[in-house]
Parts: sequence; structure tokens; C-alpha cells
Amino acid sequence: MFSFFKKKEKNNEKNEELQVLSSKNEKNKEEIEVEKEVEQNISHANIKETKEDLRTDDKTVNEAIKSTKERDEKEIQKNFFSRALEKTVSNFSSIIPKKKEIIFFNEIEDVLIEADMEYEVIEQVMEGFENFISRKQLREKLIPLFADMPKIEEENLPKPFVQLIIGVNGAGKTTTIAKLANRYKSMNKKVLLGAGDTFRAAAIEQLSTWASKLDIAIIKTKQGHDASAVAYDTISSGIAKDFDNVIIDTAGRLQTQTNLSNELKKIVKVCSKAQENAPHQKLMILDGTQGNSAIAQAKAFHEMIGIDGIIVTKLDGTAKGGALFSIASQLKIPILYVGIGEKATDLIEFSADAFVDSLLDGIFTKDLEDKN
Ligand SMILES: Nc1nc2c(ncn2[C@@H]2O[C@H](COP(=O)(O)OP(=O)(O)OP(=O)(O)O)[C@@H](O)[C@H]2O)c(=O)[nH]1
Ligand SMILES: [Mg+2]
Repeated sequence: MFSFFKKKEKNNEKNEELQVLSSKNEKNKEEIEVEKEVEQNISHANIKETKEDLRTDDKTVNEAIKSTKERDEKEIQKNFFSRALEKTVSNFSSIIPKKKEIIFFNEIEDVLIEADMEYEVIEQVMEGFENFISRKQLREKLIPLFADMPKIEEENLPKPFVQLIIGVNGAGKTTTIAKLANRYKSMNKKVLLGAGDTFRAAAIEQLSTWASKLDIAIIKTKQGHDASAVAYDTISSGIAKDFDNVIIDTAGRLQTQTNLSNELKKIVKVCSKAQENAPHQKLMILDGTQGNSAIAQAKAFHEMIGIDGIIVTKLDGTAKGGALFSIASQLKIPILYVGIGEKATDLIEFSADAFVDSLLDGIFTKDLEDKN
């Protein structure tokens, strides 16, 4: 009996001990859990922090890459403009044989006349200048001449995006179409050309040759056929076959030729029947070698059908680069590109900064303070 109670007592003690142990275990378990959780939180926080750090680092690196890329692109663009303005700038040396930091009033005036800037614009630029002019002072007057050009929408474009190319005979329309097509193709766009110059058989052939050379699709018909029908067929095919860009050529014409200007109006109207709001851009091609006389042409075409953008060709072959200032400030139509040769790659996006700096490089030394 006694031993039974003793045993029970012992058992109870053991149970208590076990309970204590198990509660200790529970406590340990809890502690371990808490510790684990703390550790996990710390390591999460660390990972998060490291990730944040990496993200910040990534951002800095990406921003650095972006700004280097932008700088490189600007430099490349400026080099292109220096090439385009070679002839214009080489003429300056008869007025200013050696580049200078500060230039005399009359010399600047002569340089601008030599570059074929219109006199009205020259007066506007020279107004308020003292006897000597620095690079910075002149730059601040030249850049705003391009400020009135409206910006062109480049995003959310309709598909296909239809461009109609117009201009006088020999301005460089067909060659510029090849250059634009080549540019869009290199951006992975699906491009379709429309041989809308049905006036001459050679014109259809010329565009076809470019199309096969660049491996780009083309819609064409026989010489003498209705140009607006070609425009309609090209746009319809562009819609049906999911093209990104449609570029339509037209015959060269003078603004004074009534029949041809009526034909142009008809082409524009028919385009809008094939696709809403087409043509989305009516681009006027101006021959850069004509200098300021191209302005009157552009004005007349603008009154006729409304021009959305200008491309100045043959800048490589002229000393009249300064005409671009008058074109921009008088027409207030954006200059989109500049042609600098006969190859498909000889087209550069217009940049007022690169253009003005290339001109200024021809007469001014690059002093650090004024350098942009
Ligand atoms: N140097 C140089 N030549 C160019 C440039 N753009 C066009 N040309 C040349 O100018 C000439 C006329 O070019 P086209 O593209 O046939 O001109 P177009 O306006 O289509 O002529 P039409 O169809 O006859 O009205 C060709 O010999 C082209 O190679 C350019 O930017 N620089
Ligand atoms: Mg042509």
C-alpha cells in the first residue's frame, strides 16, 4: 500500500518534471521559432536592402548608359551635320580665315549672307548686338529661329501610317522615299511603297529598283494610269496585309500647273477614302541647292493641300545651308530630315542644336565657357 502511494508520488513527480521539461521544450520551441522569425526578417530585410541597393545601382548605371548614349548620338548627329554643311562652312573662310573667340559684327553679317540666310532673318538675328559677338550670343539668337516648328506626334500612330511625298521636279522625292523606307525597315517596321508617279515610266522603274534593292514591297501600275488609284490600292493593301508604313510617291510638279495641282488634291482626297485621315503626313521635299527660293514653292504647296513636314535634300551639295533658318522661321512647318547624299542611308533627323553648332564650329573657336 505504502509502496503504491510512493510509486504514485514518484510518478507524479516524474510527470511534473516531464511537464516542466515539455514546457521548457515548448519555450525553447517558441524561442527557436521567434529566433527563426527574427533571423528570417533580418535576412529578408537584408535581401530587400541588397535588392534595393542593386536596383539603385542599376538605375544609376542605366541612367549613366542612357546619358552616354544620348551624348554619343548627339555627337554622331553633329558629325553628320558637319558633313552636310561642309560646303556652306568652307565658304566662310573667305570672310573669317581663322576661327576666333569673338567676331566683329560685320563679319557675322557677311557670314550669314554667304550662308543664304534671308536678309529679313539676318536683321532679326543681328538686332541688339554690339560691335563684337561671342559664340554664345549668336547661338542664343539662332536656336530660337527653329522654335516655332510644331512638334510631330511620333507615338500612337495609325496603322498603316501613310505618308504622301510631294515636291517639284527633281527635288529628290523618290530617293528620299527609299531613304525613309530604309530607315523604317531598320526599325523593324513593315514598309509598303506606292509608285504614285505614273507620269513617267522611268519613275515607276526607279522606285521599283529601290524597292528590290532594299527588299521592300511595292504597289505599282502602268505609266499613264490614275495616280490616285495607285494611292488607294497601296493603302488598301497596306491595311489588308498589316503594314506599319505606307509611303506614296507623286510626280514632280510646279505649284503653278493647275492640272497637276488638281491631281494632287484628288490624290489626297482618295487617300482619305481608303483610310481615315490618310495621308497622315504630307511631306514636302525641298531641294537644298535652291536655297531661299524653295520657300515660295513650299508656301504655295502648303496653301494647296497643307504640308505637315519638310525634308531638305542635297544639303551635301550646297553652300546655302543657311536657308534652313528662313525655311523654319518663315514657314513654321517642321523640318523633319535632311538629305546628305544619294545613298539610302544618307538621311539624318534634323536637330536645331546639331545644325547650329556645326555652323558655329566653322567660325568660332570652342571656348569652354560657351561650349554646349
Ligand atoms: N547629293 C545628293 N543628291 C541627291 C539627294 N537626294 C536626291 N539626290 C539626287 O537628286 C536627283 C533627283 O532625285 P529624285 O529622287 O529622282 O528626285 P524626284 O523629286 O523624285 O524627281 P522627279 O520624280 O523627276 O520629280 C537624283 O540624281 C538623286 O540621286 C541628296 O540628299 N544629296
Ligand atoms: Mg521621282
